[in-house]
Amino acid sequence: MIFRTSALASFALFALVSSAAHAGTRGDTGSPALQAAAQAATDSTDRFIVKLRDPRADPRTVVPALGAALGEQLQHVRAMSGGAHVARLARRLTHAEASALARRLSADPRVALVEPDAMMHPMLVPNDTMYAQQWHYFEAAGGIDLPRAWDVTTGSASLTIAVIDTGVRPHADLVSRLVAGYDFIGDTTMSNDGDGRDGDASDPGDYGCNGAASSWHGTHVAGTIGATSNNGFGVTGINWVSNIQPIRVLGKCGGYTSDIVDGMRWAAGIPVAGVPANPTPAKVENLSLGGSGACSATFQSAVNDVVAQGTVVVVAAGNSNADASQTQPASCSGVIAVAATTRNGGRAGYSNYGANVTIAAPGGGGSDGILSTLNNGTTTPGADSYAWYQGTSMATPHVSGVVSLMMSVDPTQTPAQIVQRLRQTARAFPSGTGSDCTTSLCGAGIVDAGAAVSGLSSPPVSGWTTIATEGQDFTVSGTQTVRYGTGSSWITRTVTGGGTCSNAWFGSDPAFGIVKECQVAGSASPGWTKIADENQNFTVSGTQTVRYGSGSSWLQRSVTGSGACSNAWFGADPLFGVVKECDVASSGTPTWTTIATEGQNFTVNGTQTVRYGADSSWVTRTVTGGGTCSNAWFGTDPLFGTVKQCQVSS
Ligand SMILES: [Ca+2]
Ligand SMILES: [Ca+2]
Ligand SMILES: [Ca+2]
Repeated sequence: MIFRTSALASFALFALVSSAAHAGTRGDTGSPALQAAAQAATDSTDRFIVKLRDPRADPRTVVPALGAALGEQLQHVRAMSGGAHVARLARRLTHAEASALARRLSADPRVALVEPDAMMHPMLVPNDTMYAQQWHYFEAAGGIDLPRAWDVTTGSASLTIAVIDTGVRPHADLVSRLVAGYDFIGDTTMSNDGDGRDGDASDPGDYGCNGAASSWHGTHVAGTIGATSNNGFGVTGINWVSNIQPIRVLGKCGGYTSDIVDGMRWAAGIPVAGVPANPTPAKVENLSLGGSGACSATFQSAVNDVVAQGTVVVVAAGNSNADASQTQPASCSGVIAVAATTRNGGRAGYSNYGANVTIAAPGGGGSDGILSTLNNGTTTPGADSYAWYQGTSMATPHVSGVVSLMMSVDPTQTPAQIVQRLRQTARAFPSGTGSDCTTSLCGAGIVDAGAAVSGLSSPPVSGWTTIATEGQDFTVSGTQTVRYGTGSSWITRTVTGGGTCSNAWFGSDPAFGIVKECQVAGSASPGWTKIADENQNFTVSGTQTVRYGSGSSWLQRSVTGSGACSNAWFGADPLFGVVKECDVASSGTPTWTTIATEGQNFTVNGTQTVRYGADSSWVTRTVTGGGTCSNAWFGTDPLFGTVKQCQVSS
């Protein structure tokens, strides 16, 4: 009983909610003006693109003469593609000034065209109004280099990140990112929702522990991982696309290890007695929690099971300004334990440290916290709000978010490979901060999203599908790799929209005198291996994709452990009146590209596999030419009450 009480009290969330740190605000206090100023500063140019009327004229003399006629020093830099030249002015101009000078230069009869050589920027800087205050994402000293990562990926729709925490509020700047989770709190004196375990992981508030107000901790953590982003208001999250699954384990005064490890296993797709199967198992688990002690056998066993599923476990190092070896689960082997750094890149005064720490991330310190989604209720839920929190709890979701971006690019990475890559790409700790981190205190460095994601490549696609023969035009959905040739001689080109299957369009003849064809990469259906006849049970090792049906009509489901090859188990009849079978995907999990949303028509090149549904519930059909993204066309509703999509494998 004493152990139970002390364990309960110690497994707390790792956020500091001091009055200084909890500079909570409501509504929009963002600074669009600041963003605009920053944009204007980088939008200036000292270059122009100049095209002369007389192609025989010497630009090295004409370009300076054009400038001199207007009292400007203009130098020829180089010839460029398209017959134009790059010219440099002796001073920098704003975009408006440069446009005005270009118009004056264009009036010269020697000139065919003059335009500012305008600066382009990555377009994936989000428009959320409070983004400018989220220093922890982009500042050089203490940030995590996120904009560079966003140029590579903003997340994969087929990935899920579990937030094992206090549950979440359906905040307007978060709710669209959530998939169903579970409430694992069994003790009704702690649950604050009037009952034990249940399927609703929303946070009713963790108020009441020695008079404490509700923290809405899980909502803050989830918002850092993936607040609704680039939606024109509020904050930005690290991952803009993947699913966030709330797993509620912390209530009034904290949570029990037993509930936490059940939640960890369930999140990873491992069955938990008395709880329905997780329809969307997570590849990343965020645990912004911990308590006293070296790693218990209970925690280590759960970590081992979860990691064996291929799921990455990211945990807070703790806020005791002590060695993390005496904090769990940070001290468990196989986890990524995260220390906290401040806005200048130094060690946060509260952060735990030592050999158990894997890596560091911004957790805030002093007057600079981490800005994310919150609720303003002191006990039960109130209105949506935003607030700055500090702690290793806030550092941890930065790492989980980056891991989810890495997994989005290459989902075949193992947890061990993720850890190795995170450490190798981490940014060296700055010195002179007044409280410097070192690799013996704070892990390998500060997590660097840009470096972690930029070096990754998607797993190779196998298989080519013919989409045109020589002389024909072809179209592709979005951007795809197309090869032109025959036998073992091919030219490969990245194609957006479409092209022509010809020597002229591909710029060369890969096989002279032979009729060639065009093929698109990766459109081949994955290989399937039969594992059961209708009404038989089946087992799979770990989690695998299983399809149920016959011919060209299939239901697809992610299965952990075992299942039954039946209408009842798959929830629908993909082909009424026909004997069906179950197949397991034999060549890895295909990735899918959206080509239509519900109600739209779509076209495919030749014959391709199209799936229709959402989340983990899909109907698969072999389609020639095209079809309609609707229940009627696919013959069933794979997910009632949800807007569905049509996707092709790629
Ligand atoms: Ca409950
Ligand atoms: Ca509940
Ligand atoms: Ca937002």
